[in-house]
Amino acid sequence: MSIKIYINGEFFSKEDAKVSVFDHGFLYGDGVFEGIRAYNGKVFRLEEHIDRLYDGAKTIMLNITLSKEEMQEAILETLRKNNLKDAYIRVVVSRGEGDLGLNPLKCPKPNIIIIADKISLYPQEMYENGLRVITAATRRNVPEGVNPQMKSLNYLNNILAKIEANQAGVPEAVMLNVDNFVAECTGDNIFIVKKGKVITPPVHSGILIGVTRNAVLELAEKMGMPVSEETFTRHQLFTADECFLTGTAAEVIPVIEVDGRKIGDGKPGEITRKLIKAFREMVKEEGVEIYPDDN
Ligand code: PXG
Repeated sequence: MSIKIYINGEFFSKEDAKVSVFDHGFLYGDGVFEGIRAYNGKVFRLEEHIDRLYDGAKTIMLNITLSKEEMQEAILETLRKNNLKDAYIRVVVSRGEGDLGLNPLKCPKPNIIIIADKISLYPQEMYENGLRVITAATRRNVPEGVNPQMKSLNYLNNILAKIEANQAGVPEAVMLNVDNFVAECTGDNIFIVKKGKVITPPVHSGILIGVTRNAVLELAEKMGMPVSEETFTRHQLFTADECFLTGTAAEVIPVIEVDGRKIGDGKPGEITRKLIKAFREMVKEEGVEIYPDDN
């Protein structure tokens, strides 16, 4: 059965789900998006994702023509239409159709698109054995430009870094900011563990405030681990005891090597493994019910 895709309040088959080539999302990367997960009939931290989407839209002066409540309902309805309990959900709000110039004033109506599909994950082997990553030469966007706090449709910097990862034959790349501090990866936040302390770059390092990052910070604190948001360098990354990445798609995944340097003893660390387990329990418990009448 073909999936049903939400476009501006209507549902279309995959073949018929199309937007105009004059959409400024296509012409200029003018828009915002979200990636969200549902686990066992519950959408994880839906409100936080919707808030981030609307915050990004506000900054780029894109008026989403649905209230947050209507957006939540549209997302749940898309999951129901596709009979999904476990899913990856992509919400895209583009500037909409305009002319060939870049002026957004020529685009009267945004396009709102919701795609919900089965998830494709990193192979299980990587959760058990960890990832090898590289540091990309391409820097994360400066906050003074397209702020990394927005999930804008302009992901070219990150795609350039991903190409560097591909060239190196590894699944992810660490991105530094223009001040040479570690920022994050192309689609994941980064954490290190040093002498028992769980450390992740602060927002001012120029990062996306990941929903998974926030959840892991909460979990680590609840589990009594010392936690800190502080800047760190590539040297500190090489010499960390443990390293892991967090993201909606990746969840929590260990890193065992950076630029050929083994992290710790080159195996997923103790604290990383505890957090992977705790996160998996957390996503089973909390979330917005897709099918509330089933209980
Ligand atoms: N940093 C960046 C730059 C991201 O794009 C994260 C961190 C993690 O944030 P969340 O809220 O998901 O914990 C992201 C999110 C994919 C994919 O298919 C992932 C993202 C964006 C687009 C695609 O892996 N990332």
